[in-house]
Amino acid sequence: LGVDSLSLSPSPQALSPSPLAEEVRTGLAKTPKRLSSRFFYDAEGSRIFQEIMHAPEYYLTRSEYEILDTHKSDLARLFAAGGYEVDLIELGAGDGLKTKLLLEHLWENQVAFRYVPVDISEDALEGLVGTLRQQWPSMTVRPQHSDYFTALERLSGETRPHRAPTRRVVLFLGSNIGNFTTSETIHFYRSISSRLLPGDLVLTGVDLQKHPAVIHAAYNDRQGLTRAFNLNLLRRINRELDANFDLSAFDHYETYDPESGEARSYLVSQKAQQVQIRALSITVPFAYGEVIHTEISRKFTRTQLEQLANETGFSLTNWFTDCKEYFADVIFQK
Ligand code: AVI
Repeated sequence: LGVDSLSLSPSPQALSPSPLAEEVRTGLAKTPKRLSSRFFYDAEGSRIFQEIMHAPEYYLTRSEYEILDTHKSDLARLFAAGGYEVDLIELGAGDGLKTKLLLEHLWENQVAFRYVPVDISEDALEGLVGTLRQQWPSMTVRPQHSDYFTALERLSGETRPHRAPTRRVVLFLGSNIGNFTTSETIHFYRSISSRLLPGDLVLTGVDLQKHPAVIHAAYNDRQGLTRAFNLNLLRRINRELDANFDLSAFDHYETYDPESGEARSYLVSQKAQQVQIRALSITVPFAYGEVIHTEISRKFTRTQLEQLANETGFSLTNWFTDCKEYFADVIFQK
């Protein structure tokens, strides 16, 4: 282990500005090597993630669905309290399956709202908007194809409609918060906070700390879906950056540390090997057993979330969990 040198021979192509190219160039030069889980979600990665959400070990999606289903009327009441109209802004909307539960409830109870799903995947957004338009043709839906920060930027620039007092409710579901580092999390919630007005809300879905074996199994499922999800990143690099990763020479490796609450995914080189990344004109050496760190999935305690709220300009006002207390949907009020 400890191999950290790259043989570099820059070419004009090597200056490619694509975010994936940048990530591969810098991440594979680090020790240990790392690639951000942000790049998991090409079409195939998004498809595998859908399958993961149905895997018996991956309890997160089912737990959150239970919470939203059980507490949808409490949530609707909180969102519209005081007679406000609601701007429901969902960051990382994906297929919106869980959110549809909330939308349906708001719609059927004549709560005035508009739904603003934000996602970096255009396919996911189109699919979501298509099904919403079919089911509720007169619902106001304003999809935004962008990253979270651009969407927040637009939000703060937008003047509020004159029609009625409006409350912004930002939804950040599905334990997406877990894929940020601690400092990214604080930065993220501070930037949301700075763009909201007093009384606005953020609803976050968080995975809770629990028996380590339950968490470890969720990221090491028996069907090998998480393994395929992780390895797909190498397939994407092969395709988009003309690389020659041999997928059979890497394996998925998962750890969960109950002290830090961090599940970590790695790709492990099964032999000493060299990989060519032709679009970057680099050759990357791997020692036998050397890892690429690809994902962090953080698990929280209630105390940590109270601290996060306090540090970022919010107060934690409501806390909803599933019957096993595996997952929580938590309200931060500005
Ligand atoms: C999207 N994100 C919250 C998932 C998670 O649980 O960290 C991604 C995932 N990675 C492996 N399995 C699921």
